[in-house]
Amino acid sequence: MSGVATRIEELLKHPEVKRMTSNINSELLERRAYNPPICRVFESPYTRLKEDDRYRFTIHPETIKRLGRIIKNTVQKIQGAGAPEEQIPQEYTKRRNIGIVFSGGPAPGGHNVIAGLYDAAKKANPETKLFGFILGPDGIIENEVIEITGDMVDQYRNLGGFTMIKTGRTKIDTEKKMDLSKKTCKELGLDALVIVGGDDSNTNAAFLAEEMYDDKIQIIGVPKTIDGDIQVRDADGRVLCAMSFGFHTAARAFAKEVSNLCTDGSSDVKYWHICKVMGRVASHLALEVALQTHANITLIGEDLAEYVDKERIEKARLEGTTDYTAYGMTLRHLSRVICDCIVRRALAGKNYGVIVIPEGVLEFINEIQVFIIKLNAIIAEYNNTHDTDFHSDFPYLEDKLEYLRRQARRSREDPSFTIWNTRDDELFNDLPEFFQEGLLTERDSHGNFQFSKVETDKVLMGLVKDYLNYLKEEGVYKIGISRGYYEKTLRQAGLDPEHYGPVLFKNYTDGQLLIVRPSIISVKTLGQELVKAGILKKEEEIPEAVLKIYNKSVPKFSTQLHFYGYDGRGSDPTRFDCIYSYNLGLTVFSLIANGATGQMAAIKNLEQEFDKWEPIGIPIAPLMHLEERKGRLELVLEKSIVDINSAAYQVVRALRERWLAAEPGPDNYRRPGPIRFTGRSEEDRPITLVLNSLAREHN
Ligand code: FBP
Repeated sequence: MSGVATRIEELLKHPEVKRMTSNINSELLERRAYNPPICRVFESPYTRLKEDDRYRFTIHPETIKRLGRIIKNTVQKIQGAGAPEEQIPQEYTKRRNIGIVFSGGPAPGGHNVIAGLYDAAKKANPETKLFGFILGPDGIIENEVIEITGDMVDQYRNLGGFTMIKTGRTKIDTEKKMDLSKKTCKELGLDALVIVGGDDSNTNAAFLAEEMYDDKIQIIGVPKTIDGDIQVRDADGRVLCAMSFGFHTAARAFAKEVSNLCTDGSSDVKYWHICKVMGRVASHLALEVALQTHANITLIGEDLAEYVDKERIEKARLEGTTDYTAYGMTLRHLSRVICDCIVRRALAGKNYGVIVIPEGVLEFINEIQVFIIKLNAIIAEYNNTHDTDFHSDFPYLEDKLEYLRRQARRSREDPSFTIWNTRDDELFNDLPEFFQEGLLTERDSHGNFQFSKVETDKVLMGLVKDYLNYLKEEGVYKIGISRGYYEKTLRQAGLDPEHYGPVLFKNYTDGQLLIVRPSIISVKTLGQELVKAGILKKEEEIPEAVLKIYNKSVPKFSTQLHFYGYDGRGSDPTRFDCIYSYNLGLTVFSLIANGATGQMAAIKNLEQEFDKWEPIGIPIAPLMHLEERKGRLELVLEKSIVDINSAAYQVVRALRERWLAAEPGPDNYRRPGPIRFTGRSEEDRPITLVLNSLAREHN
């Protein structure tokens, strides 16, 4: 034993073993050493802001009331300034204290925002200090902060995650939290605070900017989220920010995994791989994954919401009524649409495939959305009227269901209480337990429903399995058998294929892929058909070769469920995200150094070649609208969902049938490969962006 230990000790000292077991590998070194290219304006000695008055916004009156100090902000173009010998304005180079915080889920590129900001700030004045708030907005509220040094920045350049200062989801949404945040900023003597976050966090940035306006503490937001749902257009539809950073990397990371499953699935031809991909509400990630992989089926939530059941509308019209349930897709109907695709592939001999389901798909299923809204209101009402919290008071599902039952009783006694009636309660009780738990799951600190906690794929696949079983019994779900294989198998057994073919198959005369007759749904019915045709005597056994063919035609629906979310979110950024986020960091500093507040740093023309990228500041306040949160209307930044008229969506729609490949022959999968970071084959921007911009050019 001690001999073995000594040998291991010796082995651990070996330089090659040390090198191979070190945390520092060549990929890491290469990433850290990479210098992202910078937009031309940042090569100048300093930058200036120039108001770009071409853009208009439709402003909600509530915003004017609540964000009066920053509502007049306009789009600012960042311009290079200064000749090499020119004196840079003092205001630009003054010593500053800048704070930065990550808010919400991690997104690849966050460290480069810090790096860009750090490099620009130190270049303007080496005495400037950058502070990182730990664990998200809680770090601001509780004054948990570290000074970010050059060594720390170098350690994380071009690396994924928010590891350096971590993140959190707390919202600064009460007077007390606002006061504490202000206190922290003043104690640290901050000139500016940078909030790197999604829609809710940039909403926070606007309110902080308003609150700290008179204290001259500038607040700048940065559009971050893998969901890709921060996209800014003006009232005329002109794109100011096409995509948040982190989206490209997450989409590419998911696409690589999904593509691997396309390869695996089409090799062992026995599984349907069900891939749920993140995106709390919008289906942007699923859309990009579809374009990257050409998976057989990709659901796009926004498309389902638009569904109209024409047959039901017509039926109602003839009856002189209106069927409101005909608008929007139901879960049951969706499961049938999926089954139809599965059956068609099986008939083409392909009882396998890959389905991509966006995490937030339920948001677009009318009946489920109604439950989510009702339950949000019930939970919010409970929390607003009690000192305690709904989830602590009712920790178990049974307690929660009992509370809902009480609400249904309340609706019977008090007609003015309409939020939860007996019908709602009955429908809810029909759902499987795990789904009920999912719908009752705790809302996040912003009052959002947490789709990642619901097993959407399991719910949907449960319905798909049930319906496929029905279709199997109806003789509709079958696997097509190649004619050549059938003939060979029977001949090898000394049987005449021509003799059995017309009895076994419904398309024997002209089918390339033979489909067993719908009436044959078991060995028993197979025997009966053969007897009826006079090929078999009642007491005779079915020939083994015929049985073999029949068994091959019987589909098993075997699924493997996968969830892609946290893994892609933690991935090291693509080259696109490295460059984009680093330039966002540089943009942030330009906005700060030129006195901006209540602005969001952005890069225009992301969809074009790098030399066309334009750093800008977007005013956050005009982007706000009213939305229901925690049971009341709140002013928040509007989320962008997939536009079903966009070129990217329309391309996916047009190629849907080709990617389903419900015909004999090869599938049409695309191999996006892994995120390579360097190298010629590294893709330079999201496909969605390119398609949408090409279409704009075309118009
Ligand atoms: P952000 O909007 O904060 O960037 O987070 C997006 C996201 O990754 C969603 O795709 C996902 O639904 C959610 O976060 C998961 O949240 P959590 O990390 O709290 O499980």
